[in-house]
Amino acid sequence: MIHKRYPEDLAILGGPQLFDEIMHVGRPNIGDRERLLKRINDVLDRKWFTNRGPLVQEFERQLTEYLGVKHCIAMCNGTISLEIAIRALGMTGEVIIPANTFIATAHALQWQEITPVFCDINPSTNNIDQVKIEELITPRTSGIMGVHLWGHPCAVEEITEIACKNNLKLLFDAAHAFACTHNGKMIGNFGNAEIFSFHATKFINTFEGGAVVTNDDDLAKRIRLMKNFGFSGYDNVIYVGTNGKMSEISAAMGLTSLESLDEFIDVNYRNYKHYQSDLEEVPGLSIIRYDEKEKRNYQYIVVEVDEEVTRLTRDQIIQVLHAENILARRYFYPGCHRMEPYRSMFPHAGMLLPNTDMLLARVISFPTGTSIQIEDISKLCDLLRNTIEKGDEISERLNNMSNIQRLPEHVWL
Ligand code: T4K
Repeated sequence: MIHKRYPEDLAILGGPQLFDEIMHVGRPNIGDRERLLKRINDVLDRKWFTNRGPLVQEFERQLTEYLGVKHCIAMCNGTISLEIAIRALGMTGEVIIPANTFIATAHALQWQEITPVFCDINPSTNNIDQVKIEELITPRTSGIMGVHLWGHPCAVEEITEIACKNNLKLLFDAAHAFACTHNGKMIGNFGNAEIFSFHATKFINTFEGGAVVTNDDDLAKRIRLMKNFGFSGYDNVIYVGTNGKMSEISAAMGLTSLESLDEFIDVNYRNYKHYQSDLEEVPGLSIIRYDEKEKRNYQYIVVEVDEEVTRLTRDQIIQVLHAENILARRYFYPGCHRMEPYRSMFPHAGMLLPNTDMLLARVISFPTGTSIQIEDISKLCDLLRNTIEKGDEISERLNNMSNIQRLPEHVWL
């Protein structure tokens, strides 16, 4: 193993790169390639490519069974799943959401001219702070959308109670939380509906894809119609609909992915435990822990940086990693409230979101999944340990470099 003992050994300061190839966050899991190709061949032979073909139906059936939910409507991606669920629920006006989420959560509302109202997070869970939701409710509020960030469930019961008390619709963005439980019950069974993403970077993927799941029969019926242009049988349209359909090729990948679900979780768990034990010896870095009493997919390895201890900023650490070919990410910096159009709409949002801003300035997401080997994790953690040991010196040298490739800066308001 290459030990980067001295600052000069770092690639950013002229040393050789630790990895020859880029280590990505979100490298897709593939599963059994032969079975996937067989399924794709069958699709070609059947000449039934989309419009609720047999593989999509089978994928939906398997998801309902696995999740113990009444209805699953497979979609072309997670964002359209959100948009259709929002519309089918009749959300209007304002909807309360957290700001430390992928931009799709906010955009799915704004796309339909519904204003996302950002609520701060609870720093002990990093999810929407249920205690702060009620003070954001106005006569225009029609719903709440919680996000099970990085696969950690929201305070489901408390939020459900607030939604019921105030007659609000409740949707959960469960894009990260497929195969996770809350109090032993599968995510997918909460609120009026929940949505999943099966994007290539998710641990179960359909290339692009998503799904809405619900136990509400009427809602499921509306969603099915809406994702198919509003067609209720041949030549009869009864709603404004769109095209949210999942293709057969995507379902082929989804079914193949599901067959390897346990293996993917095992690999993610192994990686998580390895990061956890290796990072224990690195001062100033702490991994965000999963509740191991519940089912988790362990898909996001998120580490908080205490800059007082590391003596390097979070962004300097990322610069060091990028130079070594480790494409760690700042998910979900700078937060939806600091991106357009929300930044212009709510120029003072930051004042209401101190916990959100604090978290977003501290976190780094690390690569995991089936493409990552244990030795890669050891090398990465060894690099972090040696870098942080000389934090002061490295920080000073980086600050003095004029030709350094800086991370895209965010204009803080
Ligand atoms: N709600 C939440 C909370 C979400 O996190 C998301 C999506 C959604 C809703 C919407 O669901 P979708 O409409 O996307 O189904 C990525 C994903 O594109 C996005 O799906 C995901 N969340 C988000 C957390 O991450 P980016 O902008 O970081 O993607 P990108 O292209 O930079 O990919 C990440 C890394 O993965 C790269 O380093 C390269 C690697 N990669 C990516 C792809 C696509 C591969 O190795 N192979 C690939 O095929 O958003």
